[in-house]
Amino acid sequence: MTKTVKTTVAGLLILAAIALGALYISQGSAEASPVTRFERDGIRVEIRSPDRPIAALRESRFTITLQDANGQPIRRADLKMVMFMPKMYCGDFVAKIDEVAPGVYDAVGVLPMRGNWKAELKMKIGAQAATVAHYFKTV
Ligand SMILES: [Cu+2]
Repeated sequence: MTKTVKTTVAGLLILAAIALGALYISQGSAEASPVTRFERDGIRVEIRSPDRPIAALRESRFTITLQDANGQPIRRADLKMVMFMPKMYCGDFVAKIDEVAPGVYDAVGVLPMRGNWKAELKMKIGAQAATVAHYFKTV
C-alpha cells in the first residue's frame, strides 16, 4: 500500500470506531430508569416516571424539575414532551404540561400499548434549547 492509502484506511478505521462507540453509548443509555438527570450550561433537568408500574391506557404523570446552577427553580419554561415507542410506528403522544410548583412541571399522557417507550423533552429556556430523552416501560 502507498502511504496515502494507509493513511486513508487508518482514518476510516478511526471513523468506524467513533461511529460504533456512539452507537454503543446511545444503546447503553436507552434503558428504562425511574429518573433521568441532565445538566448543561447551568440548567439542571430531572425527569421522573410515575410510581411503578406505569399502566398502558391509564393516565401517566411524569414530573419534570428544572433548576438553575444555584438550585433555584426555573419557572415558566417552554417545554414540550413527546412519547413514542422506538422501532414502532404506533404514534407520537404529546404530554400535557403544567407547572404545578415553581420549577416543577407535571407531564401527563395516556400511552396505548405495553412495552418500551421513549419520552423526548424539548425545552427552551431563554436563548438555550435542549432535548433530553427519558426511557420507561408500560405494563
Ligand atoms: Cu407500539
